[in-house]
Amino acid sequence: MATMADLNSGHMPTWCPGCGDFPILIAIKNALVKGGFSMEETVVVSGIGCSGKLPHFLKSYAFESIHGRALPVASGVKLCNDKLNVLAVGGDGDGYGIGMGHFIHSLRRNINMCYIVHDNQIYGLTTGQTSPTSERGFKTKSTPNGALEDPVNPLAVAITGGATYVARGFSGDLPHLSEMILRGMQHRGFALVDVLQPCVTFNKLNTYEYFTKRCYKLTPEMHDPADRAKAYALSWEWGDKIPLGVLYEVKKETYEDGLPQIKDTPLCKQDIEHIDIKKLIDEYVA
Ligand SMILES: Cc1ncc(C[n+]2csc(CCOP(=O)(O)OP(=O)(O)O)c2C)c(N)n1
Ligand code: SF4
Ligand SMILES: [Mg+2]
Repeated sequence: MATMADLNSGHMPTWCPGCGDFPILIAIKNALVKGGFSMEETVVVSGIGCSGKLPHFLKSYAFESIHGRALPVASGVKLCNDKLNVLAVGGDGDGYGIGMGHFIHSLRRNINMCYIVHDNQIYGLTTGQTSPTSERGFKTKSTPNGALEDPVNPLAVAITGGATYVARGFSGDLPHLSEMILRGMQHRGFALVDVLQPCVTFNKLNTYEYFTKRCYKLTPEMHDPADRAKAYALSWEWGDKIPLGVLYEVKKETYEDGLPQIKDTPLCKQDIEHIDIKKLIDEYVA
């Protein structure tokens, strides 16, 4: 079991002062410690972006992949050793733009992992272009007259696409964000935690103040996360009121459950020295 001190990689974060990525890093650490996860069994896979740098600052096994590819790499890690606690992290551009195809298929596969998206509604690392979650009319250097498209709604996509845990957190509420991430890690199946993450340098619209004014927390009295129709309706609530919390959660067989080959022993621990593939070669090559 890790302590907070065990989780420091020794590298100081390079994010801008005040960036909403800092609370996400702390929330992940809180969740790992509170959930009693061992760092030997935790792997964090990221894409490319300011968000993609998170594994540099956390002492776990890690893989900084390429832009939009955190999920396929994380899926490979999980299928190779399904005993690992696998986290994927990345930005809104990474996951909901170039990586959207992987996102959709990860949802329906229901591989047991937790995907945390730093949703700052902008491309941060490349210095402030419109992203798939930027609001219509949002002016950036790539849309000087305002974005012409409606934004992707990641929570609605996740609920309709087959995710079995769909939650929203906010970088301005660390205890709640830590809880959303811990529940996502403990969930058996594909868990999405979309985090409203202010980019203090390039997004002057979706600020801490903007979200603090609008966000409210779902309570068990307000919403039963097993109610899919209500979860879907809530995923569209945006504007004056923005819900935070677990919108949707259901139990379902995971992808790994359907693989008898790894039922007893993870793939990476299986003996590959003594497999007789001659019969297979004869069948296909002869
Ligand atoms: C294949 C590919 N296309 C484009 C880029 C350039 N690029 C790097 S990060 C990025 C977008 C970053 O935005 P986001 O994913 O939202 O992450 P953030 O920096 O906001 O955390 C882009 C377009 C790249 N590295 N690789
Ligand atoms: S550019 Fe934005 S997202 Fe990137 S580190 Fe700075 S504040 Fe954070
Ligand atoms: Mg972004």
